Amino acid sequence: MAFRWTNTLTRADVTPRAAYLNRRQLIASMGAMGVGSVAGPLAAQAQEADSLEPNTFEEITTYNNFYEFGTGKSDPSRNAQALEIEPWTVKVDGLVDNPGEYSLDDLLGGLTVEERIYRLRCVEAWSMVVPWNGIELADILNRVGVQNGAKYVAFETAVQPDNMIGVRRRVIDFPYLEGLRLDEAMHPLTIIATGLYDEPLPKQNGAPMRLVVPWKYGFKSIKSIVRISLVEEQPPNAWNTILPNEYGFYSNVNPNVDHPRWSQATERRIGGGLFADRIPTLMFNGYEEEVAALYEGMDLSVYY
Ligand SMILES: Nc1nc2c(c(=O)[nH]1)N[C@H]1C(S)=C(S)[C@@H](COP(=O)(O)O)O[C@H]1N2
Ligand SMILES: [Mo]
Repeated sequence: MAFRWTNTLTRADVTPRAAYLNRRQLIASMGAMGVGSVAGPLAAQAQEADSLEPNTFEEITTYNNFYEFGTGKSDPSRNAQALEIEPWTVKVDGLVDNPGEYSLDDLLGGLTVEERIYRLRCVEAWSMVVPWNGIELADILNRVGVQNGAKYVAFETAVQPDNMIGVRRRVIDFPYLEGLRLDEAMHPLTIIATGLYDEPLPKQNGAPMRLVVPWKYGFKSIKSIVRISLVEEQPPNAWNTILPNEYGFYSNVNPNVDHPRWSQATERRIGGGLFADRIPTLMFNGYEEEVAALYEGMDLSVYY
């Protein structure tokens, strides 16, 4: 269900919980029908990887990567509560018609927020399914006006040393940076998430707005964005800068290209329990049909 973005949402503005739960049950029963139509344990597993039964709110908000708040998976849920998100401004600069310091209202007000239930596949080989609420990044870029000559979009996360224990400890270089090619940024699957489970985005998940690019490893989905720049050259991205041989710019989910230190062929779905089978990782995280054309003619083991 779509609605218009406003900064003063109440639960009444978004999908009622009952309708939401009905849709979840529908998705679950469709998944069960699918399992019946395939044979053998591998097919059943593939079906499972393909399933879009969302993880629980609890799982999504207590198992996080957000190094500004520490490197442990449970650090952000505690430490990110110190993040200051009001007021929030986003600097938009570079090759745009309307550069400036935008309030959230100015940047997002009136744009369509949709629920998008996406797989999230971390490069560390765990995964979740998250029911995001978000706005297509293309709508935002069209609002600010992308100029000819812009080829990439660069993103930057807030740096609040007083509020960010990981920044004070310099666990990596901050600000956390990310980037997309312009056609990736304009793709309809690419969203700026402002909520999940019809709740405002929790701080540990990147409040008040974070990128979600579901066919790429999770580290591309940069959190708590304060700057969006339209640029001509491929921008730096945090993990490529730290370990260039392990993490590329593209970072498309690809079960056929292993990380130098581990296989990317399978993944552990969070919430499956300690002894649950690993599930096969899907090409482009299951979004191959939608995005493969973006990479036609590119050797994905070179552009990793
Ligand atoms: N600013 C910032 N963004 C970030 C990260 C981070 O450490 N800092 N971690 C990334 C990684 S590695 C992943 S897997 C996802 C995790 O998102 P989630 O915690 O909402 O599941 O956020 C990404 N975005
Ligand atoms: Mo990740």
